[in-house]
Amino acid sequence: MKKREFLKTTSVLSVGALMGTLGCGTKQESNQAKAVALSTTFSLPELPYAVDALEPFIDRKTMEIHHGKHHAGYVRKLNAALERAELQVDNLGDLLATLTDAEGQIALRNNGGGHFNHSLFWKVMTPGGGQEPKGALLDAMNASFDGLEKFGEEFANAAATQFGSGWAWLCHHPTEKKLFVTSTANQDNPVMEKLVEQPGIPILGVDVWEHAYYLNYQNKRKEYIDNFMRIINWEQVAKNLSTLG
Ligand code: MN3
Repeated sequence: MKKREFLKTTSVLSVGALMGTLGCGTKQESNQAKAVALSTTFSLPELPYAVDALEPFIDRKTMEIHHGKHHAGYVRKLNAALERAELQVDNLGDLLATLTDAEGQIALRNNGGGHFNHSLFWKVMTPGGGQEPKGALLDAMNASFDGLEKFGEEFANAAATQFGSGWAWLCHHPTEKKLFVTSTANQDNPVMEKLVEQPGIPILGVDVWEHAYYLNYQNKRKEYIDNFMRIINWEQVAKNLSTLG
């Protein structure tokens, strides 16, 4: 939704709410306000490939549960948290950037992060894999990491050593204009600039919660990470980088 439309929507809702309070709202107006409110909720994105397309690296059952249950749960609870907070969100990343460690923001942090992280995660994997970074992305990676091999070691290490549940990320630093690797706990994301040690804009991320790999890999997180790196959708990662200034 564009900024102007968002403002317009907000004012429609405020006027509707005010009229309701004053007892002068018609049924039609309150229905209109309800429809507007519903249009601002988030929904589960479809996978960009079939649920078994990432086999043998990520199995069908894991994908079904991970996308259909875990991600769907984050979306449902995010919408509930937004409703409780009476918040309308134009851009989820912008909301995450404002979050603090205040008790009242835990649900938005966990479920907003969960929806944001998984929405990126599905897109940065591709059936068959076999891609390599190219063009401007390759240039940025070489300039930031002393070569692709070093990047691979750093990224895999960040993912392997993240204690407990969390994510490893390849991020763009908005002011230094370079790429870096970091990891976050739980559903935190580097865009949560008031909450993470190294803020940035993620262009690639790997989920290292056990729910992402345990059915197929059990305790072998390292093997899961190595296989994840074989199915990275580098074209999408390049696209993610190209949209940043
Ligand atoms: Mn997950």
